[in-house]
Amino acid sequence: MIVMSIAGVDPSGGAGVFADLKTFQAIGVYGTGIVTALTSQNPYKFFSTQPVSPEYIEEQIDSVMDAYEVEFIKTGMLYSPEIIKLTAKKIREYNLKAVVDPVMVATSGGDLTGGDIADAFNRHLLPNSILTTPNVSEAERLSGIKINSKEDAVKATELIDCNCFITGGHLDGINVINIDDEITIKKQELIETDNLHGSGCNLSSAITAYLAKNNSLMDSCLKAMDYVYEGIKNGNYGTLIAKI
Ligand code: PXL
Repeated sequence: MIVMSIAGVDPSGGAGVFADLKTFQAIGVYGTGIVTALTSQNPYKFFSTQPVSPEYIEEQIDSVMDAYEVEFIKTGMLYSPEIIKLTAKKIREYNLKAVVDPVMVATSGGDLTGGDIADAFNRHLLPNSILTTPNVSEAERLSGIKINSKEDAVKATELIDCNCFITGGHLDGINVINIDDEITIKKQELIETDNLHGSGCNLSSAITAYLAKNNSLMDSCLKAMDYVYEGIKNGNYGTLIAKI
């Protein structure tokens, strides 16, 4: 049960690869971490990004795959169309099952991309992946429609070329899951907090960990929702995470 995160580094530890590794550990799978970019940030303020070259990202992935059997991975901050294309290539090469968190903007508002990457996600990565977990604004960019209601979110999942879990933090806690064209709606109570940093990272890495522990895709989504929710309630991540 070895899983992999391909994502950026948040030195404050609430998001990105470091957070993913903590979640993998908490759920009981061994995590490996491929770094796509360094960032300087904390939960409230974003300073800057230093991307890693696609060649060096490829070498990291090959190094891990040379030693370990990995079936399930998650992707987070991929930064550029080039890194998205490389990730899609490696997923095909190693026959990986990928949960894609289509990260574009940090919760603090920092831009985590080197340009408009929604098109690259749609073209190269989502058709090859087993699930994507956009929040409402990411789902708007992937689907090309505005999302103001549950019905809009359902429509967006139908337009996105992948099984899709639109997180409900910005839609009154209404999570919309479309797996194999079946829609499941799960409403969660919102918890008030000043720190939502890393919630999407923790959700997608928890789904990946539960998949590696032989849960179905639907069960993995539901268990991961509970995992993140409990984290918020118990303050496991500092003041953390209400809106995923
Ligand atoms: O949650 C989005 C995200 C992903 N990856 C990194 C981040 C953030 C949000 O801040 O810093 C590295």
